[in-house]
Amino acid sequence: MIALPTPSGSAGQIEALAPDLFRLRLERQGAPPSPASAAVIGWAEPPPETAAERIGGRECLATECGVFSWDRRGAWQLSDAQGFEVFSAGPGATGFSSEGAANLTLDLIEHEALFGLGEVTGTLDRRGSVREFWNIDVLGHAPAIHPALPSLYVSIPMALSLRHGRAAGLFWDNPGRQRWDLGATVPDRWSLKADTGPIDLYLFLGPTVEGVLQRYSQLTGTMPMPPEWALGYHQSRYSYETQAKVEAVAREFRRRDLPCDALYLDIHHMEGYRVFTVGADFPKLASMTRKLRKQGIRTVAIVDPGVKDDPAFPVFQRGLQRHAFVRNADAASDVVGEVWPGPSRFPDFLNPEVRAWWGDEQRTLLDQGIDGVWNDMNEPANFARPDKTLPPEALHQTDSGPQPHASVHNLYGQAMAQASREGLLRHRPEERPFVVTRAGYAGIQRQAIVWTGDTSSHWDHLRDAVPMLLNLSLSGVPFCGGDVGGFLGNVSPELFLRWLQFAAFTPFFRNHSNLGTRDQEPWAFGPELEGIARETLRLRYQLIPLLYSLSHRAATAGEPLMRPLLYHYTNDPVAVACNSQFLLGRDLLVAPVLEPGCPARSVYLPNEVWYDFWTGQRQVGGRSILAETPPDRIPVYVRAGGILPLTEARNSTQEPPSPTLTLHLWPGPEGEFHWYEDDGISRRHESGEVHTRLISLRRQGRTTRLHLGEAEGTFRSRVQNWRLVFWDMPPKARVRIDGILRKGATSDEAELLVIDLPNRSSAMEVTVVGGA
Ligand code: MIG
Repeated sequence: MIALPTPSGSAGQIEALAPDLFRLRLERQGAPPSPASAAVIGWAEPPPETAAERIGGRECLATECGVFSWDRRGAWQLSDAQGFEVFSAGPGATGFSSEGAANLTLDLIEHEALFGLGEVTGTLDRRGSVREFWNIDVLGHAPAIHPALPSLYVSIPMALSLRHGRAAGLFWDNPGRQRWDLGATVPDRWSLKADTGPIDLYLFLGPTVEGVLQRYSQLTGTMPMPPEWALGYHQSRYSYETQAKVEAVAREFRRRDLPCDALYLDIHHMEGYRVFTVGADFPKLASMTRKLRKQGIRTVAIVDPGVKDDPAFPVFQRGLQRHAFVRNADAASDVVGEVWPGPSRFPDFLNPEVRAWWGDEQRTLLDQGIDGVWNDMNEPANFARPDKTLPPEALHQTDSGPQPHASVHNLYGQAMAQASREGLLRHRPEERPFVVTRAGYAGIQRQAIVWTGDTSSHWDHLRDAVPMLLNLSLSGVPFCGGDVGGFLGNVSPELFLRWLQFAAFTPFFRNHSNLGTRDQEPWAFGPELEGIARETLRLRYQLIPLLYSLSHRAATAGEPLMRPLLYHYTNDPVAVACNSQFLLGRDLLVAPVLEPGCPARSVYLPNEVWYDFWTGQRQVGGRSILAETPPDRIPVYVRAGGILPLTEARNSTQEPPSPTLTLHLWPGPEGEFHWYEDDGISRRHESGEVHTRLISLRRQGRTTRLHLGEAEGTFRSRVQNWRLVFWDMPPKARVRIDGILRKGATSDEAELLVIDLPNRSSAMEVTVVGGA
């Protein structure tokens, strides 16, 4: 760490946390103490080797990956080991205004693109836009409805920059209000401003997108492994108002043979919107959740932060006794706002004791068999004020002393999700918690699944959902999703179908809709659409081994499930600019249908060989093709080298999986897949009860080699047989399994080669040599 010569009144320092990660910090002298970071978890890496030197009046700090330098006038650069400039700021561009706001202006170069920034509307590349990090409740956030909306529910001040195919990252850890102008006002300037707090920048050298995200998730944590049922299909609505209705919906799913893993209770389940109560319309909630569970369906209940200001309400009374609510600036009275229950107070989730109390209050729901918690309105939303949230001067009692709301606003929702998760863990220590949140900050992935709030049933909004989930994924939040069908307004059958087909490939797959809108269950649009919806849901359940294995990579290595094309094709300008397609893992390319009435869409295939997922047709990439879009499917391609596990469809993840697992293999120059299994629900995976193996696939000349690496971990695989399906194989190929010729296993005319292989935990190798 070295001190930097800064103008009087402030102190600055630079340190290297890793060879490719620098932290630049500037503090105003006499500034009130800033809250301890809620984003950054302990940094366990040993300090990297550094060299600190003063060269020509510049303070320099070098690691093996890059050099930071700072001159007397406060101009600075961060360059990589090849001397390529990654970030730079001119003289005096980094400091504090007389009112105490922190400012930073960075240079943007031609063709630089900026991604991430958490939850954002609009295109994937955020250059030319303004982002204000201040969590707010927005109703209907598509660009067509609110052009250039600067704020949403989730604020993650993390950006990924791409300069000539080279990725770098910048994270300003500050949960107060920040405003970033990403070349909107001055095209070659990225100006960042925070109303309160110090300048605290983490600078990631990359140079790959993967590398930046890996470091970022090391810094802010990875998502925990979700329970397997989180990957199923979820059905919600505002609201299934009675117990009878919820039971009827569950019955319909089963009667119609439609997969479903969870139903949601929105705010009507409560008594007068009093949190943690159950109203008269749910007379036997415990028997309902039991019944649903027997049908393979879990129940998730909404939990909003506002506690009704009602002296006769026990939760309110307990909150008062504990001084649990956010205070007014005078510290003598509580803030009283207005939410669904009417006048309400807001638990001070920044206070660890309040988090513990709240987590325990959840017991009322858990005792009735509720399986998971859905945190809404936690920006927090407050109807009583024009700014729709808490007063900026309201007081929180944080781990590190009192803080005004303005300094910690963006942490409120995250702290609530943390209270929810920790409470679930205390009550059911054996089980993985399930928490969904609307609001969050950097690090939210450690606490909850993020869903993107109140979308509208508009094609515009479906289009917007693609880059929105991708930018969230690039901001360290791999497990995210949006309301299938859109929240506001009546969805058309066609829009519903296309949304469902898209969302089947996204991590969190939940259908939800607003009060008073038309029914949106898969059967609500007539038998023809129901048939396609059933096949779509069945495909989702076939994909669960893939999604689950990818979730494990997210939980351990910070790799997102859903990736923009630029993640793997950083040097391809067409891939970088692509807003309407994404990759699921490395090998699946999904091109959702985003326009009504179109019989075809154009699909860009990066420069590799691809196979049509539905037909097996081979396509040479590096170009766009026109793909047909019949009503029953959206274009999906598999990369040559791709390894795709598919299981049999089930109606719930609670049903035992089929003992045969099909591994689809599209031979190519190289492919790799991290297979992962565990029991899907308990926390025993944390102590090694897992089953992992590295699978690789390679075609060289006429030889294709599949290697199933030795299994690791103590969990006994549920796969009894692997069915290997090799695509695009020559006829009369010869197959060897562990070197022994297998008779009769030759490929047929259809160019498919199918081999059944009993599973075992030692390594297995299959070679195919073809053809005539
Ligand atoms: O202001 O609980 O985004 O999913 O159904 C409305 C009612 C409050 C907003 C959420 C939405 C939920 C609704 N809530």
